[in-house]
Amino acid sequence: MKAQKRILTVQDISCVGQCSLTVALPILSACGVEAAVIPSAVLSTHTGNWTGFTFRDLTDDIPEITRHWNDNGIDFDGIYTGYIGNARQFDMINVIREKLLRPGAPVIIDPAMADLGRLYYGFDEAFVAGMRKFINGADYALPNITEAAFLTGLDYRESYDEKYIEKLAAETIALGVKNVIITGVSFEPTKLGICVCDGKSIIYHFEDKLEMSCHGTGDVYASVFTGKLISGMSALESGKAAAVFTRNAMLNTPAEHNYGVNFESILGELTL
Ligand code: PXL
Repeated sequence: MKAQKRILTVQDISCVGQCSLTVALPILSACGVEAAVIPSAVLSTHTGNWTGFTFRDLTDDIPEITRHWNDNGIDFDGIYTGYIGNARQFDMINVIREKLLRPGAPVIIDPAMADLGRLYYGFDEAFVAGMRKFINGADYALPNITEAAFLTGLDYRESYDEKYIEKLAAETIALGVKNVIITGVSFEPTKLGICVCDGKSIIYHFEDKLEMSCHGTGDVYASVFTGKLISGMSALESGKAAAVFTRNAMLNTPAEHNYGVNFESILGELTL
């Protein structure tokens, strides 16, 4: 029997919203990976389509959780971070990176903080600066184009060419990331895909583009990528599997459903 891997994921619980932990947990489980969590915050909904949501910051719990795990010899085959509710958490998570990862365990960072040219509600330049330092040393960073532009300080562009995407990738690598996968790349109206760069080579992968855009697809993408990578797939194959699953989840989502994607009924596509 293959030994089951255990990963730690740090992101918020949006109680309703089909994003962050409510997406990561079922997807990682379907990939056959044990998922341990640190909830970075608890919100009544995500911050994208609603106003008036609640927000409970769980920053102060992180050092105590870390201490307890450390005292009990609990460690992980990888760490995957998403939406971080407070910049104070970066240093705390870095302690986990130093102390609780097994040798060779990958650090996977989805710098979930922006989309469509704008930072999400509540984030500012100081948070971006924190994320820029935090991704230093990551094995994989999974920014969308907006996030890569904020991280690198390059202009955000709606229309662009390969040169722009490759500059974003190279400048992200220059921040100390070993591999970057830029999501949401499209050079022609009918194709949408990813740019995978390890600092030496650039590989693109495209799927047919759908006439819709949905909230939470970045979280679905990063969770499938992580689940597949941790269960032994190469980075490129994990990136492709995540692109296919994310597209299928969008196809499974009716147009009137406006806060996430209906990935639940297709989770079987991920099981081994
Ligand atoms: O899907 C990213 C995400 C995660 N968590 C919260 C969010 C968002 C995006 O808006 O608001 C709370």
